Amino acid sequence: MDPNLLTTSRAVDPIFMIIFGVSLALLFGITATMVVFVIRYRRSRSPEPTSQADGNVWLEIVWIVLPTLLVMAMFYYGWSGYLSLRTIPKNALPVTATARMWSWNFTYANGKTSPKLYVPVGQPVVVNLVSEDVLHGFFIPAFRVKRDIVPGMKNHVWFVADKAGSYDLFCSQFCGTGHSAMITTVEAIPAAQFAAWLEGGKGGEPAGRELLEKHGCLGCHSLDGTPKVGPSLKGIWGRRVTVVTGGVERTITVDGEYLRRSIREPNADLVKGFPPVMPSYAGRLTDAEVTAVVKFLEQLR
Ligand code: HEC
Ligand SMILES: [Cu+2]
Repeated sequence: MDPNLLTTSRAVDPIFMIIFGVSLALLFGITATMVVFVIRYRRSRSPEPTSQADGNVWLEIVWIVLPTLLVMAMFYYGWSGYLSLRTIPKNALPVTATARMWSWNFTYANGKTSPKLYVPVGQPVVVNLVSEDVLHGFFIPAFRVKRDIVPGMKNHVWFVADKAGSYDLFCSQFCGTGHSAMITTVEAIPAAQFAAWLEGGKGGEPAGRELLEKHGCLGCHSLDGTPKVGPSLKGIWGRRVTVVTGGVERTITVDGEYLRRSIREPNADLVKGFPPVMPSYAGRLTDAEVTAVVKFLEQLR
């Protein structure tokens, strides 16, 4: 392993370019030889074979040894790059990425949470991957890291941002209708700014909108009136809704009690025309949090 290896891009890019270069050379070499042979040895030029070869020991040695060396070299560089990607640097900052249908949430060692992955420039970050429901994939193209997030399985990736900036972070496994909404960013900011961010906004209970972000509600519900996987939450208070309760349709007017029930037992009253995919938040949101969410939804009129 290269002890000077600083970034995950440096573990991936050189070996990628080597394999790409070898493949290109072979593609052009083989195609050119084929074209030359097709023209030179075409039937109209020499209808009868003029010579016969029974074998050539040296030729066989060359075409066995050369490709073997080539693929062993690819394996060696690929393997050492892989080891670099799996070996977490000692000073790495731990963050837990929670994936669920259909949003991301990141939790730091001090309990701070965020829907975007904030990282300090120049310090390696180790991301522990957790899924709350189904198979997801953690993918940051800019840092060449991609790893499946399997429910119940421990897994990690590490990377270091060497320049400040905003980088896309995707879910790379199709995980249901809202899969394309599982997109967020890595925000790489200078170390001092990161330290301030990490300590900021703690203590106070997150209210309204932050709770919806933190618990992934906005992956399925919009606040602007457009339906996504679930109905939009804009103007929900006082809305007349047709729901299916135990197989029977009825029309209700949305109030606090209905909202609480929708969050704790989403399948008790199923909104007509929507699939029963909302997870239950009983036990995941405290009573105070449910109250804060309901209060927030009430003033979304
Ligand atoms: C996986 C997608 C998904 C997530 C995540 C999700 N919901 Fe839902 N939600 C739905 C769907 C689909 C419905 C409609 C079917 C039903 O009633 O269960 C719904 C219905 C609702 C309703 C009733 C809407 C109406 O028009 O009557 C409320 C309120 C609600 N969700 C709030 C929330 C809150 C708050 C959260 C986060 C704590 C959340 N949802 C997370 C998919 C989701
Ligand atoms: Cu996903």
